[in-house]
Amino acid sequence: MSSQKFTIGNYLGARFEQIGLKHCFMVPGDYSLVLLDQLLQNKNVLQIGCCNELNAAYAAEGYARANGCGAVITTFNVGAFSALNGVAGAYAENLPVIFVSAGYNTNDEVANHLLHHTIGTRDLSYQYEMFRQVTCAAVRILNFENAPSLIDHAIVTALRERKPAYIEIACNLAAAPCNKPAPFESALTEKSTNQHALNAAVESAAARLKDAKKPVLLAGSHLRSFGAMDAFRELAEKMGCAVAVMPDAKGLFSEVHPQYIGIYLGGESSPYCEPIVEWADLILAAGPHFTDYSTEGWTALPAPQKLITAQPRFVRFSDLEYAGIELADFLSALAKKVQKNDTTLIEYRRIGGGGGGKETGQTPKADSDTPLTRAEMVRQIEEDLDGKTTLLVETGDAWFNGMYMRLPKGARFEIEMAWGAIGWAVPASFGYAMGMEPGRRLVSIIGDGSFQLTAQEVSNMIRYKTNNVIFLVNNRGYVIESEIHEGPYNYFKNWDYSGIINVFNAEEGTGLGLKATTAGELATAIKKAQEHRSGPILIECQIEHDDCTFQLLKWGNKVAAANSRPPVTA
Ligand code: TPU
Repeated sequence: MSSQKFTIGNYLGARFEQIGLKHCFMVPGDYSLVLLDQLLQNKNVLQIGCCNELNAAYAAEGYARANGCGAVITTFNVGAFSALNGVAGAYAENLPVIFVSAGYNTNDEVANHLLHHTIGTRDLSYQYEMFRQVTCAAVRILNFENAPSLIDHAIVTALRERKPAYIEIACNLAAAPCNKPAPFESALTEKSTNQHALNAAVESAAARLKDAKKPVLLAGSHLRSFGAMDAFRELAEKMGCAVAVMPDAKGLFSEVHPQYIGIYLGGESSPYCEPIVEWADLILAAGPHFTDYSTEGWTALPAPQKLITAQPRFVRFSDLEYAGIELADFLSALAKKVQKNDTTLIEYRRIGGGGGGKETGQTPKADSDTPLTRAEMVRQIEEDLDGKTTLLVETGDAWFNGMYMRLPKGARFEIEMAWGAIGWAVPASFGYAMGMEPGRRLVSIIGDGSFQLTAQEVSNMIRYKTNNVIFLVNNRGYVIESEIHEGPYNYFKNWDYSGIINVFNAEEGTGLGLKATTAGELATAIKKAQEHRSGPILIECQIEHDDCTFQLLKWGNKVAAANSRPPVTA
């Protein structure tokens, strides 16, 4: 395309391709149609229509998990507002999702016109103001001249900060002429570590680790977002100590690594993990996201005196802090300075640990005709995982069902524990499947209540023939809520979940819906799922309402206690 022919819309399309997008998710609207036409001119970035904008945003979020970044395009206000929840979720989860909204015709604001899809005021900036709160960069293209620099600013900031960005493009500017995109690579490879701060932080950390008798490492979710997984492994192997992993960082340190001691979640940690983390006299937490959920109602928050926290932009000790340091730079520089100390790993093995975070003597296999239980369901799903599987778990007991499964080498894990919105998993699973590399398989565990929020997106799994496997846990209610605080509001209308697949199949679809009420039916369904290659499979697993993990019961109690703390009076 010659420089004269570039428009703002296809400038954006070129940037999409340069940042590695092969797909973008959207729902059209009259304000966005010209923009979508312009984007269509780039044949290397396919537009994937979703059932609604919330789903499109979650699909882009899931795509970013698999592919590194994602994009979603909506119409003004009515579309964008539905997407807001998913964009905020991407912010919480540190995922660069480029959110693009069409905007009103620039002539209308000056003409003082009232417009459709607005709240009926003449101020048309409120959508931008709202999205500014949930993005790391927000720009409005209201003039064609500054479009390239504004678009680039938003995209580069999103990729650097691992957060979503907002780009609003006036509907009468999408096809306006625009400069040709300049090369992009240099803007993306910029590093920001301050060498002096890095040296000082590494020196302090190495000295404290040398003095410590019982150090452990704790892996957090920012390790992946900020590309620090390899540096963390390098440091772990140099130290030789026990390595625990936070629930939302599961899979970021291999579960078959000899130093892995399991998930650290206070009293609900993997076997033998909690005593070791609590016995340690120094915890180096790399990229942790400590919330009430991930610390079990603040009961598993390490004491500041024995904590070194390495975050994406700073390193914090109990008494000082260094800023301007990239997480991966810090971890790999520290790896070159530390001495081996395997005391915590030896102790872990001494007290009985060693199963890679699992108890020995797992659930025995159930007889074929016994009614399906949660434990048997987990046993069978775990057996179905291989090194090419990603396991994705929805908010609810699915978290705990997935958290304690052992991931084979190469398997991955996805959880949305910071934002924790039910309804995330179906569209995120669709987006993940669109973005993942060929040969990978996505297995999702989703509760019945969560499924009801965004179930329609299964129809796009059918449309695009993604081989998603969904274990739909039908336990007749919002069990996680029941365990935190019981009430009549935790129950809702049952659906025929496996039957719904045929509704979505309509004339030509080849999705498969199966139902398992016994151990044998589940085994047969899993076998069929392994052989089905022409679309998604949903296996409805029917279990008793109260058949939940003991970890959910205990975690629920502690979160409820944290929620109900009375106000502190001065
Ligand atoms: O395993 P189980 O039964 O807990 O899973 P299910 O059936 O999916 O129920 C999830 C219940 C739940 C709710 C209602 N978990 N969190 N919530 C609160 C909530 C409400 N709305 C959104 C968007 N996100 C939430 N987390």
